[in-house]
Amino acid sequence: METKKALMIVDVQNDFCPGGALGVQDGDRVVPVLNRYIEKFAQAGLPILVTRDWHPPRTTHFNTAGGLWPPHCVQGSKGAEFHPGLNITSDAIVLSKGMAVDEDSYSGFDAVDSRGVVLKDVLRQSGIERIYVGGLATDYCVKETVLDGLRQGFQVVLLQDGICGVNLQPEDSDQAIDAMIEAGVTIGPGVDSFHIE
Ligand code: VGL
Repeated sequence: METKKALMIVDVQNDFCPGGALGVQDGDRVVPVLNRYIEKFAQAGLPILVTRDWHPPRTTHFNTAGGLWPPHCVQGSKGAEFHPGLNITSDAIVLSKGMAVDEDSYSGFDAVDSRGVVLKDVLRQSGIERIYVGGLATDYCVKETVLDGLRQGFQVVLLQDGICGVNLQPEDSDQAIDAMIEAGVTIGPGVDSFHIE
């Protein structure tokens, strides 16, 4: 039987793009690339899942309460909205994470859909065995999502031309990619030669 697949786009939100509260340098360059992946998956009739950071105003994730990061992706704010150029299809499944006041929730596997169903169960209920992951940021949420996916037994393909890193240290993204490869991720061929198979 054919392996069922889904596209998974991590946290392509205004605050992670240039000008945002935690703007990833060149973060918005993933948008046109991810739009091409969206088109391919939509044409193939395959599910598209989109995660978002969805924080309360006060959380230990923020440096205002002992955490690492400036406040970002606060629920209902402009910064928490998806990048306006991302062509999210109307039937895409939106999953939210980071709502607890004391958790970082980097991984998309911490996210729940509008009914409160966790990502793993959303995937299992649809019979999805392989996810293709792109988005922001390579060294945090993309990495943790990929590692969790592999741990949970999913096949994971990294869309390497559709990711971008924070790089608090310049080598962080490269190290993140190494860690993902070590854990068993497959690196996609790039959107120009990408075929869903
Ligand atoms: C992220 C830093 C802080 C991410 C989220 O989406 O990769 N990075 N919060």
